[in-house]
Amino acid sequence: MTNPFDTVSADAILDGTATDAYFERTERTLEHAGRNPRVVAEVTCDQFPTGEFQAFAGVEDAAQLFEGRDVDVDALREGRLFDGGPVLRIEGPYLEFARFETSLLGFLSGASAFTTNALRARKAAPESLVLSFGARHVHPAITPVVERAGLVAGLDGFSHVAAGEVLGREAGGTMPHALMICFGRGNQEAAWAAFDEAVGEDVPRVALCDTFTDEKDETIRAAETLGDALDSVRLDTTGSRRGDFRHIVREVRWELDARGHEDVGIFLSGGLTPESLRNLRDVADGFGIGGYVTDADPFDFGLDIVAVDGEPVAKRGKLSGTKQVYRTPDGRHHVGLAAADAPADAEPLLEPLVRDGEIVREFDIDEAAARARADVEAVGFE
Ligand code: PCP
Repeated sequence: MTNPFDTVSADAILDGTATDAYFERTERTLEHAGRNPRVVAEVTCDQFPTGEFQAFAGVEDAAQLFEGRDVDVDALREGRLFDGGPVLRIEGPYLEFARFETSLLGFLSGASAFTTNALRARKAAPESLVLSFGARHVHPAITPVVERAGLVAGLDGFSHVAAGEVLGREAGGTMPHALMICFGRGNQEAAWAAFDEAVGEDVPRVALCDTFTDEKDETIRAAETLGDALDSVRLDTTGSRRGDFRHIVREVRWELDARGHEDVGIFLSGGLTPESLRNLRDVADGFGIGGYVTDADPFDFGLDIVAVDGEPVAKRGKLSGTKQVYRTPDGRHHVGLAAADAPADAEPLLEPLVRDGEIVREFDIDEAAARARADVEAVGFE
């Protein structure tokens, strides 16, 4: 079937057609001139540490670009935090990878940015249930990138069904306002009851309680309708009605408790940020967070040649020579030349990813999440 969407195919990414035109002209020129030097090229954001750590992600997709090519690639592991210096290094004849620069940077820039913002959200409410709701803000083709970023950052789940199939995890979710509106104003009880009858036992009974009347009123009615079956209420109060959201949430908690529903949770969503999570985490049980993660600015990664035929060289503004980056025992990030002595007791972070065109690393979301968690502690992220 021809692709009816404005998306580039996996084949175009893997054969390098998904590139900027100037790389095709560069290839033609180098081939015409009979030049194909052996180079070292590094992907960096900031050259030197800035004091602000960022998360690294997208490396599994990036690795696919180099399979079967005459290159060695070293990279940080997914979920590691870095602060300046290279996150990935390629060594080989330049023409082996020139045309893959565009896709390589694209894989890393978005995924790393999503993961970093998801980590900020995780850090803002470490004890709360935090779910990823941002799939609606991105092209459907990259929803697995968003949901994976959330999982690597330690979020507790996500909403997108097809992304779940790609990642081998199940999506979660309960009801949108559309369901409530299909039953009509005044018929909220019918909507909640029908949901309870229709969906499987494994689906939590989370009643959306902000559609037609106020949150307190709809919450009391949902509790009266579903009784002990009610697990949580979701408040997605729209911005124009929100006023003092913390006060609304506390009121809802009060009314639930006053009716013996202390075990019914309160789940919040809609335009939440780490700041709002910090402000609400002691009065709510969980959060859905979308735009804060998907609005993350892509990282400004660049790929630069830093050595040609064994000699250090770099354009102005970039640092020449093959480098290594380290986590030092005091939780700092150190950038140094690979040939220089490592700082005492430091952990080198650039590790083999591809050797002679073969991917030599396994990728596991849970292990990446464990690395991110450990690094957040080690470096005092945020
Ligand atoms: C929630 C809310 C946001 C969605 C989640 C993403 O959806 O309205 O648009 O969160 P974000 O604001 O952090 O990006 P629903 O309440 O399910 O939306 P709808 O009104 O379509 O039912």
